[in-house]
Amino acid sequence: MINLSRRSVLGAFASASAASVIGAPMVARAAEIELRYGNNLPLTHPLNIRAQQAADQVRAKTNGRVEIKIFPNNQLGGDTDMLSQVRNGGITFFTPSALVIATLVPVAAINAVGFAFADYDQVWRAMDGGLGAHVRAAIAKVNLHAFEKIWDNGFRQMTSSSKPIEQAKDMAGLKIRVPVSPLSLSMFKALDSAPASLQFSEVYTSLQTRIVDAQENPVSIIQVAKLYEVQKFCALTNHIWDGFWFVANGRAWAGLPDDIKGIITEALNEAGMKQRDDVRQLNESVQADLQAKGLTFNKAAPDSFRAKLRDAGFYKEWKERFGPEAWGLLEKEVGVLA
Ligand code: X2X
Repeated sequence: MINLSRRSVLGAFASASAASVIGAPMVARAAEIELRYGNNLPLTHPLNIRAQQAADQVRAKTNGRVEIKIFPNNQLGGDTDMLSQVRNGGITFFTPSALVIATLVPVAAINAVGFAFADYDQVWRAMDGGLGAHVRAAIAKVNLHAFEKIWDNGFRQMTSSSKPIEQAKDMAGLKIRVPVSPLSLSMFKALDSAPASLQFSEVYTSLQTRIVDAQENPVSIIQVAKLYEVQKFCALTNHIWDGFWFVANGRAWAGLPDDIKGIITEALNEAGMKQRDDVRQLNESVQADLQAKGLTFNKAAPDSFRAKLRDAGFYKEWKERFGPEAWGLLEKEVGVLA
């Protein structure tokens, strides 16, 4: 497992850039092709660590011809900004959550149907199988290229500042932040809460200033974004599995030579598979550290939440919105969703 301490990560980035210079001529030769990649996660998240390793691999395998420059932690703006930048070619790569790219490709949110996935076996059978292929084909229709292996964000958990969330009735009126995502808004309204769509870059301060009292994210994100500093309780709900599609601007991608496309594809898919392992290990190990930092955990049974969603017509609505083909591909892996 990778060491996520900030020192080790900064060291990894420093040695990565040094490596690109060591052995190079005194004046580092500018790469023939420079590709910019933006994301919304802190430097210490496994996504950035593995992305840097992939960039190093691409530089090495192209003999320095191709440089992927990474702009982490919303340096280029929030998700909405980066989504428009990758669409118009301002950046070559972006890793939007499936929830976020769904503002452009509605069916991409299908993996986020509430309480659909019970475990990672179901997730990867779906996302590396027919459902993932279906979503990638839909992404291609908006002139974005999605790499085959979706990266992992993890199972999302609910945190709150004033009281623990134990069952669906605890959601009534709860001011909870959700990503800029139609499905998230729909789901948390169906749970009778008061969801607010905010970019991830605004989450910490919105919790700190009590604009919202709750949010929901995997524990790895709670850790790296230090949300434990502004939240008191964490309900282990596993209410959504979320992933990051690694996407490229379609025109820029098509314009690259085939050999370079092959090297980038191999590097990103390999890195994605390693990142999945990192996130899973982190999500399994970080709870003790978060407890030591003051976060109180409880296990929230899904039954009352699923019943509330069913009674509110959430599953019926999204089955109609996603259509029978996509919904069938989802139910093939998770069973019938009432
Ligand atoms: O914005 C979020 O909550 C995050 C970081 O999980 C996503 O990118 C969807």
